[in-house]
Amino acid sequence: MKKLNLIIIILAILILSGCSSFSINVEDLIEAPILSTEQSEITEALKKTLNTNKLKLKYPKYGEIHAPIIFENLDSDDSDEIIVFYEDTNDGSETTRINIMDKRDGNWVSIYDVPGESENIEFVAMANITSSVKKDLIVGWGKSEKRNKCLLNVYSYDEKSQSLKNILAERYDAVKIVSSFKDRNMSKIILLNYSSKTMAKMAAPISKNRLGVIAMTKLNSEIDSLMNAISYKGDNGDYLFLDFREKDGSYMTEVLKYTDESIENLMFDDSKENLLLQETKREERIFCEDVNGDGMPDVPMQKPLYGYKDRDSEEEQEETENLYLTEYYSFKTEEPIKIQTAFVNLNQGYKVIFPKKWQNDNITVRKQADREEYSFVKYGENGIDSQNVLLKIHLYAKDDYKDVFELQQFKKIAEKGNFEYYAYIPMNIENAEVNITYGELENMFKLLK
Ligand SMILES: [Ca+2]
Ligand SMILES: [Ca+2]
Repeated sequence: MKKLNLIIIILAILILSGCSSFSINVEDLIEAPILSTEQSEITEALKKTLNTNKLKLKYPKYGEIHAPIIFENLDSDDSDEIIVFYEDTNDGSETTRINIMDKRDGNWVSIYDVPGESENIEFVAMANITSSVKKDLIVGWGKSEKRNKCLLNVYSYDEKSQSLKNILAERYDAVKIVSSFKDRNMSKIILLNYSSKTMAKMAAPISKNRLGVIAMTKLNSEIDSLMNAISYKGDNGDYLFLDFREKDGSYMTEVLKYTDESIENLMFDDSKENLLLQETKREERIFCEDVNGDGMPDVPMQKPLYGYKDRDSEEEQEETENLYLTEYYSFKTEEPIKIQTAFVNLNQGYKVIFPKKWQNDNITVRKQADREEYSFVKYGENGIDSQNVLLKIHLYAKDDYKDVFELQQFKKIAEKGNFEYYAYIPMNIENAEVNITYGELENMFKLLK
C-alpha cells in the first residue's frame, strides 16, 4: 500500500501582540506598497514638513492595524486626524517616530512629532481607555539594541496642547486589550510578563489621564511563549484562558479571572501551590476550546492511556510512541468539573469522545504499526487481544489504493479535503457492556478544525 501522507494539523498560532524574540524587518517582507493618492499626499506633506527626502513608513508586525497610517478623530471636531509611523532614514538614528497630521485648508500638515521607543513596532491599537468619547493610541514597541524587552506605551491625545501624552510605559511579553467589566464600551490592558518576572498585570486609569497597574497576579515561571489566548465574559468576572509552551517543550494552561479591581490566577490555590496548574501539563499541542457548547472555553488535561507510561518513567514501555487520554475541564464552577474524555488524534485530525460506558473501563488505543489505523480496545488482564477491539478508524487518501476485501468491513464516516475516514465496529458479545453502535459513533467522532 502506498505510504499515506499524514495530515499535519497546523493550528494557527495566535500571537496576541506577543513580543517576538526575533527581529524581522517587516518593510523588507512587504513589497513596496502601492500608496493611494491620499497616502502619497500624506507622505509628500510629511517629507516637506520634516525637510527630508528619505522617509520610510513603519508597519506594525502584528495586530488588526497593519498600516503605517491611521485615520482617527482625535479631538472634538468632526474630521479625522492621522497618525503616521515613520523613520527618517536621513539622520541614521533608526528610531521610529510618531507624527500627527491634520487637514488644514485642504492640505495635510504636521501638528505634532515625537520619537518612539524602538525602530520596531510590534503592534498598534486604538481603544477607549481614558475616555468613552475618544480613543487612546496603544503601541507595543519591539526589542531594540538598547532594550531586550518589549515596551508598551499608551498615548492620549491632548487637544489643548495638540500633543500626545505618554500615560503608560510597561515592559511586556504579551498583551491583551480587554473590555472593562462594568462598562463594556471601555477597555483596559492585561500585560503578561514571563521572560524575567512572571506576572500578569492589569493596567487601567488611576487618575485623569494617567494609567497604572491596578492589580497583578502570579504566572508560572517555566513559560517559554504564549501559544493561544481566549477571553470569556462571565457573570461575576471575565476570564482569559492562556495556553503556554513551557521551557521543556510541554504545554500548560493558566486561567486568569478578573474584574475591574482584581485579577487572580485560578491555577494557583490559596497556599500558592500550583497543583492544578501541574495537572494541565501535557505533551501534546492541544489548546483550550469550548467542547460542551456553553460558550466558555474548557481546559485540556492529559494522562497516558492504559498501557502507556509517562515519558519520564524509568519503566520499560510497551510502545515507542505514547498515546494520551485528553480530559476537558470546565471552570464555570468553583471546583473544575470534567466534562469530556476523548482521544485526540492530532496526526490524523480527529477526536473520539469516550462515551460514559468507556470511562470506567480500561479502554485504550493502539496504533497499527504499518497502517494508518487506530484501534480502540479493552485492556484486559492479558493485555490486548483482537477479541477486545471495539472500534477501528482508518484514514485513506482519496487517491489511495483501497483493498476491496479489507474495506468490506469498514464504513465511511467522514471526509475532509483529500482524506476519507473509515470505521469498523466488530460485533463483540464478550464486551457487550462497552460495545458501541455506528449510531453512537456519530456523536463520538469529531473532525478537528
Ligand atoms: Ca478631528
Ligand atoms: Ca465550555
